[in-house]
Amino acid sequence: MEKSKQINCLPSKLSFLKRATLCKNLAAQRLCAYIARKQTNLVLAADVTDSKTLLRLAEQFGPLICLLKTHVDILVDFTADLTEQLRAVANKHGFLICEDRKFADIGSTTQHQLYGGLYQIAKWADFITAHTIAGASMLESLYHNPYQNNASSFSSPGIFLIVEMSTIGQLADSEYARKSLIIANQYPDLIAGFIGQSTFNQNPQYLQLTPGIQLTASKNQDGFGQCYRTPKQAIQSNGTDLIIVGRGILEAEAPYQQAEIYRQLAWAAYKDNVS
Ligand code: 5BU
Repeated sequence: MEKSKQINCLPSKLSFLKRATLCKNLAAQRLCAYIARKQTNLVLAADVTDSKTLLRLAEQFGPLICLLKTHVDILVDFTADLTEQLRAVANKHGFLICEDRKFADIGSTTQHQLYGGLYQIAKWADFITAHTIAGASMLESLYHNPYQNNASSFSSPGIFLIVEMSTIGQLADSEYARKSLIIANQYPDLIAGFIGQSTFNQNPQYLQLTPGIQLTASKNQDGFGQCYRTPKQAIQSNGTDLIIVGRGILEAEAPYQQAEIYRQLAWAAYKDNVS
């Protein structure tokens, strides 16, 4: 019997140190260790459009976060040098990097998007995000680096499968979530966890991340359908492990202080869960 099946309670009731021993994905194990050591389950969504600002945010918020979530395809000045600098800042402050690329294509195309092209994501990201819409075959393709006979022999980052989204009218339902979990279980060493809004995962080897977080709950506040819930709602009512915050921090009057407030709220909610 798998170790994780012996644990008979919701994943969010277990400490991150315990979860680290249950995760089969190596990057997820490292993430749990960072979370426990730094006492932070806060992820910063660094949605900015130039490299200098991205590096500044990584440096500034590095001490407060466990994971930096990027969208490198919105940068106007992306270079490979940026990713090296970003990795150095991540190592210095002890956080990991997730490129929120939301892969969703057929396997053959996805391989090239992950391992090749301008961004060479697999070379520098600890995690990526992917939709399950294309089915298990797409994940199968990610195991294989089509360039590995060349200079690049790196393997796939850990994957967070997107099971449901934070927008009004998003299409994924509980059946989609159930089937996504089945797919995840076919690739336990590759899948680090899920991105979603509700409680759908009972397996502590997977981490759950939730975006759409602000200090006040709201619907469609940005006019483009984004819905927000509070850190406490996400962690205590919806059983998530990590909160992802972007504009709630970046657009605050005092962003660093605001990030610390999110960190404290999220950490207190986690501690309540495991107590
Ligand atoms: P915000 O500024 O906190 O609303 O940013 C949220 C971030 O999370 C942003 O980078 C989105 O791309 C990302 N996101 C999301 O908002 N909702 C989702 O369902 C997923 C990702 Br998946």
